[in-house]
Amino acid sequence: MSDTPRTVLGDSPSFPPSDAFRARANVADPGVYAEAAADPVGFWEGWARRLDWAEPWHTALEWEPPFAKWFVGGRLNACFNCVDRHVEAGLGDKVALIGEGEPGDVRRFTYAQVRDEVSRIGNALKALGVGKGDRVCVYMPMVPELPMVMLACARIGAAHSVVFGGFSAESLHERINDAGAKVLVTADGGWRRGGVVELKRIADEALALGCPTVERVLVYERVGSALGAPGPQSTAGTPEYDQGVWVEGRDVRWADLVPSQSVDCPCEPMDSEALLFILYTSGSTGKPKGIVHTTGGYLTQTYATTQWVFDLKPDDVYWCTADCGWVTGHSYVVYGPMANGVTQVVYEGSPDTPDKDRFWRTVEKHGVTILYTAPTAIRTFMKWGDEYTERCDLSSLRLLGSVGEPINPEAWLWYHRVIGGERCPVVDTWWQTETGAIMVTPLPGITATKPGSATQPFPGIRTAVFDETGRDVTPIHGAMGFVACAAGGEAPATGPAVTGILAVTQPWPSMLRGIWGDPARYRQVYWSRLPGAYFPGDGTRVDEDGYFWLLGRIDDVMLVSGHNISTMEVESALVDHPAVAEAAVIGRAHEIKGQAIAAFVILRAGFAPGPETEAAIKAHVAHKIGAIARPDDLVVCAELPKTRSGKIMRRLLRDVAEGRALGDTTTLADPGVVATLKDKYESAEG
Ligand code: 6R9
Repeated sequence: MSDTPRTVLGDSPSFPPSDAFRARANVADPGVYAEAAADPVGFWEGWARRLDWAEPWHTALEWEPPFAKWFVGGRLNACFNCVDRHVEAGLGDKVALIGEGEPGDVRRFTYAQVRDEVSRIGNALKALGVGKGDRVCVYMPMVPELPMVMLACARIGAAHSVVFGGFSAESLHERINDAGAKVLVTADGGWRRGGVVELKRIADEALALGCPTVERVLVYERVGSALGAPGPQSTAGTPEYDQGVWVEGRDVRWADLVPSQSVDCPCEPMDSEALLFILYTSGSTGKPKGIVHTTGGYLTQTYATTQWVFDLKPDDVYWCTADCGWVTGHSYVVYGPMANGVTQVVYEGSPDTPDKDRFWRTVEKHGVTILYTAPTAIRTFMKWGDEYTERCDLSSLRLLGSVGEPINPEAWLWYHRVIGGERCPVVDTWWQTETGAIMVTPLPGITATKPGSATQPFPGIRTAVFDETGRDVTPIHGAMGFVACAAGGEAPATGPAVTGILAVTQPWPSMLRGIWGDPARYRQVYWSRLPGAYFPGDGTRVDEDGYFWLLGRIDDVMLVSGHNISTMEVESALVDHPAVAEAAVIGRAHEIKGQAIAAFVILRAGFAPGPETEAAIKAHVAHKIGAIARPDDLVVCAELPKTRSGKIMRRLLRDVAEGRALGDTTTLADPGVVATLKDKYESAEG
């Protein structure tokens, strides 16, 4: 991949931390990188010691590739560390969760209240037969009870498997059975775009497909309860919705079971390597993989990264917009932030209900200081225009984060300028369900950021770039150069820029411990591609300063007339054109070139489709990257096929462009989108 043309990535200036930010930062000494590199296991032990252990570990790391055990012999409880220890430290009255419902209802829970409620839920789960080691499937809307159910599982030593509340009955069915869940916790419904997602009805459908391990179903009443009823921000009344069919003996109402439970529910001391949760990741092809995470190492790394990457302070109001159905909601709503005793917003609904300013109204209303969201959301806000941000007071914000896909410099700069008022550092964090916690990221008090680059591995993490033959071609490691330079240190080390495959070359505490029930697949998917290193499946460029520029999935690299071109680079050039709001690029089979570039674009408000606009956009890409990257096809569309976490399903776009029948669309947020696209593409062709 070394012949990738010079791209729009890296053209923009860099942003060193301001003196004011650095002066107050949780970590400002670039020396932490060298210290951690010299003794990574010791570095992580230092963090683990800041958690509360029922019993200390005797061995920090046992590494029998590809199987790692961290803090062996230690015992701890994740819920205790996220809740009880803050209450015991006198922070019982501190607000933990601010539940902002889509209809406008707000419910606050202090740490003491969370402890009591989580204890009641824990006792309720026990009453339903859940014990240590059992799996509980959770299919709920993003209300405060969702994180509390997760913590209740951790409290009693059960494992949760959260399935995103937007998934279909088939997806839920498959995940329940793979995990062998004993109990399903769901809700009557959740609010989304002013309507109701009928969770109980869908759960019933899933169970009707056959889930032999499920004994009981606990149903939280969200939409039907007074609290969940439409509030001041909603215009409509509660719509009619289907609550499914009540099955006596199987189904239990939350209100009939949870409130009457005792608040006395001891935290089970768990082995450091005890199963904490399973989370399914679909990837773009194949059967979903149940990613396994355990307790001590996972909690250590989520705790550490939250504290340093988000620079969390006791008085911050933090808001990670991810749903707990995704790993981001596990690591950066529940475990990392709560282990740090944070006050955070948990928002139930969509960003455009009742209006497109909902996020900014929410920031203003709760005085949010730290916002962590995804590039797909940021680009959507850009497309909507600045009027929605301008009418809200965003001055409480002091730090912005991005996660989920590569953020193109254009969106980064917009986020920094419009949302951050040019005063907030932007942390672009690269990681995966499998890595459990942030791996490549700026540290906001140290790193000079470059828009579009996730910059450096977190201290104690070692990443590298490998070539196609599995050779480590990393030009400079650690790359303190740029960092130290920004801090006024020695002249930075530099090396030649290279493009290749991202690798993680030493074990890390929150790494996945396997794929549930399939150790062979674990080896094959992650540990067979690169010699001695973990293979995340992403491409990366490493620039002259040793900064990592994540390029998306390896399978998203096109081979056009013998040149490797990353779909992400072309997308980045497309959205750099003023008319383009969002873009998705794929390579379609081409007789002569091998692959031809097909681009699907959404125009910004105020721009009309037409041959002139399209020619100008294509020319812009050629100008930015080179003629080789000029798209052959350009289709203007209203919507792109995305998974519900915002990842573009390129496989489906390839099906469209190559005229095939559409593959599996069950994980799409809106399955109608591809059918429309297919018609559009085919009429453009014909
Ligand atoms: C946390 C999460 C993982 C994949 C990952 C990569 C992409 C995530 C990114 C990023 C570039 C970033 N990704 N963050 N790419 N820059 N900052 O998203 O987990 O849903 O498992 O997805 O997302 O391709 O491999 P998950």
